[in-house]
Amino acid sequence: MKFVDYVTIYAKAGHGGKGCVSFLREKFKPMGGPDGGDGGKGADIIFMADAQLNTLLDHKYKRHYKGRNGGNGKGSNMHGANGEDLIIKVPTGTVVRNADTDEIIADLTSDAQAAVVMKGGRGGKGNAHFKSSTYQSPKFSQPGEDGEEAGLILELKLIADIGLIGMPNAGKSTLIAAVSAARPKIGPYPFTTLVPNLGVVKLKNYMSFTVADIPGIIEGAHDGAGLGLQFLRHAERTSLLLHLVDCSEHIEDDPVDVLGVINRELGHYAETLISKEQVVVGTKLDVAGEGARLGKLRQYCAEHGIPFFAISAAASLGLDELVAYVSTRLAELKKLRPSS
Ligand SMILES: Nc1nc2c(ncn2[C@@H]2O[C@H](COP(=O)(O)OP(=O)(O)OP(=O)(O)O)[C@@H](O)[C@H]2O)c(=O)[nH]1
Ligand SMILES: [Mg+2]
Repeated sequence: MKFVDYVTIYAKAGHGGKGCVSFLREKFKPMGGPDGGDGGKGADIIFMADAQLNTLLDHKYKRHYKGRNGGNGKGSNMHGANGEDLIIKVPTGTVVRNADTDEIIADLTSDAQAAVVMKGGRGGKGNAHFKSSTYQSPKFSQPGEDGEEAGLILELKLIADIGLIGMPNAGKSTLIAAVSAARPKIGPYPFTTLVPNLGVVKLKNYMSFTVADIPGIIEGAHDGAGLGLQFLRHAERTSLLLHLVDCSEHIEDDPVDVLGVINRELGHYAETLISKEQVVVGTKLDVAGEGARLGKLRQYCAEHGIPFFAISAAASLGLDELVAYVSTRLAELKKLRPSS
């Protein structure tokens, strides 16, 4: 299924129904009072999170949503029907913003959470409301009010505790595949991963946490190099970033420079991302061994107080230590959840 995490749509809630002007007419009561009923309320447009969904694809092609109008009021004090609310399902983690003002209207972070995003117009009052002791036969009623309408930006920001970041080929997908049931594509070339993958890490104590494998980032990504920085939106909600650096000796780039390149790109994306807690993970320990690159990275992290782990996801080295550290940290942050 195609992964879409950003769409713009247009939504218009229903218009309120008109209030009615009517007078009671009965055989023996020629001067019956006003009995015009109220108009019904226009439909609200409601967004609801659905954990079964994982893409905004449906909304890429259907861009206009309109709520039903309220029915007009009728004689004999009959209220017009309310427009039935329009419920639009979106993946859990969807943020709804006003496209003009950028204001966040709803942030749907848990399954079945719902929010009224555009309010339907109120129905107008019928003439029966306007009768008073001095004014027995009001010949007017209120029109219904307009429903709210706006251009909306829907943005899916995956809900994960841990984000895996790093250069292409660093071993992010191999790591998520080693610690969770996720089965992303793995390949010896850059940009194997083109959309983020989510995995759940189940711990022995029946607790769990979620990991997002985020497509690789390269220098200049903020200017559009590689896949750009668009997928970093899926790191925004994480509590901890694992920053993977390939420690194989055949790689020429200095591993500390690599760390800097990625961190600068994070900074270009958002201040909040660069200030997130990081753990540096030297990968491919099975082929790298305790070589010069790994040693340099380890020393840099020690000097800067950054937690550092060396792993091989392929040969299952250092994974238990890494998962233990991450789960302890998440427990401290009260982010672990019971496994389902
Ligand atoms: N020897 C060895 N190779 C590894 C290890 N981890 C990953 N690789 C290899 O490195 C290559 C890249 O691995 P991926 O997991 O696809 O890397 P990625 O970071 O997800 O890359 P992108 O999706 O392109 O960003 C693949 O050929 C993997 O088999 C490891 O621990 N040891
Ligand atoms: Mg990958």
